[in-house]
Order: sequence, then structure tokens, then C-alpha cells
Amino acid sequence: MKKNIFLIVFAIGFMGFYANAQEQNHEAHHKAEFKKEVFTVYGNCGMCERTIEGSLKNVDGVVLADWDEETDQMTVSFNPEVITLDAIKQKIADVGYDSDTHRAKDEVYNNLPGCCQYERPKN
Ligand SMILES: [Cu+2]
Repeated sequence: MKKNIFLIVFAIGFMGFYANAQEQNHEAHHKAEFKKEVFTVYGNCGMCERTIEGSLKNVDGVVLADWDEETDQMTVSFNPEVITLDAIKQKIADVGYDSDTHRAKDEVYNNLPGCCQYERPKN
């Protein structure tokens, strides 16, 4: 009888340990799903903000896109299995905005409203 109780206690303990291990594994998996990156996107005003952030709206794999008018810093969260940082920066360049690594085409930049024609970084 004593032996049985010992086995039951051992089994319950083991189950608890197993459940905990599963949970930790799940957490690790969840963390790996999204990647956060911060980089510079050049721009001027609130209209720029709408255009920059709008370029990533409804884009598969992007869960957060936030540009700060004061600091020119762009924060993105995305699923790297669905989209790359390179592709994200290209989408921003496609609507006229230079980043630290990707340059918009001159004709797209020239078509931005006057107030949005930010000072471009030297290339
Ligand atoms: Cu603007």
C-alpha cells in the first residue's frame, strides 16, 4: 500500500513537471513567432505617418507598424516566416519614403504632397 501511494505521488509530480515543460515550450514557440525591428524612415508630418503606416496595412505577416514623427523611428512587428524586413522596407520605399537601407524612386518621392517632401538622406 505504501508503495502504491508513493507511485501515485510520483505520477502526479511527473504530470505536473510535464505540463510545465509543455507550457515553457509553448511560450518559446510563441516568442519566436513575431520579430520586432526598429529602424529609421525619413519623413515630415502626420500625413507622412499615415502614408508610411498605411503602406503596411493589411500586409500579411505584419502585426504592428508605428512611425514616430518626432524621431523618424519606425517600429514593426512581423512574422518572419511570412514576410522579411527587406520586403517591409521595400513597401515603405514604394510609397515614397527612404529608410536607412531602402531608397524610394525619385518619381514617387516627387509625387508626394509638398509638405511631405522631407529632406532625403544623402546616398
Ligand atoms: Cu508629410
